[in-house]
Amino acid sequence: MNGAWYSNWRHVFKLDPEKEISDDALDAICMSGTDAIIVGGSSGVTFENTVDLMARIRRYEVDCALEVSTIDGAVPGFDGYFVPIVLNTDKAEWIIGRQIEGLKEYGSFVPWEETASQGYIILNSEATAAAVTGARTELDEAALVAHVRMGARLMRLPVIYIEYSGRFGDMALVRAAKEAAHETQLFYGGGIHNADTARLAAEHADTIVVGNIIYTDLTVALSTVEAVRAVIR
Ligand code: 1GP
Repeated sequence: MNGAWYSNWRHVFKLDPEKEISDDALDAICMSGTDAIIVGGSSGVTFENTVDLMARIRRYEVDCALEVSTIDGAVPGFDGYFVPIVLNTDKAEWIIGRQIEGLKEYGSFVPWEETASQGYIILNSEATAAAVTGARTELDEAALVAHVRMGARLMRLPVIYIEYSGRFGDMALVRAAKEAAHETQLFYGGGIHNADTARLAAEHADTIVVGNIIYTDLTVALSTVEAVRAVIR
């Protein structure tokens, strides 16, 4: 792939700073064999809850990156940083607006070698992220491929993120996105709720992201790590 700090990640757990997680559950997640933890959420992310979660994850060796979606939640000390750019919205605020506000404030402190943009394509209309960003979620395959090419080929973003947060997506679309992504790393997240859905998503995407199920069924969440390893084999 592209040799970046996240390029070998196949399986990632995403932890939401706004949600409670016990020390035991966090221990199980960090020791699970996952490739990395991403800290991020669509609402309620503050400096305090982000620092708190980072400090707890930092006791472990697992890679830990922050998805920076608010200026308040930009916290130093992570191994890496992702900056989302929403590709399927008409609201410039979510494409460059907030990012420029962030750079005006913290641009001199950005660890550029460990920072990557993610071209987000949000496809679940029910997701909080879709509502917040005004995403046009009803994309057919041709429209999706055009969005992926926009991000991967014209904008040369290092990551394209197909986001179905809360619902398992259409794997035919994910496959089409992977083909169009060319050498750009394709993340998939949304509705992975057991080993089977983890395996299916990992067959098409380079990196799969497991979120909500951590908070509702930890044992099942942990089973997705091994499911992805099996796809690699
Ligand atoms: C959310 O893509 C992630 O940003 C994971 O989605 O919470 O549905 O697993 P889920």
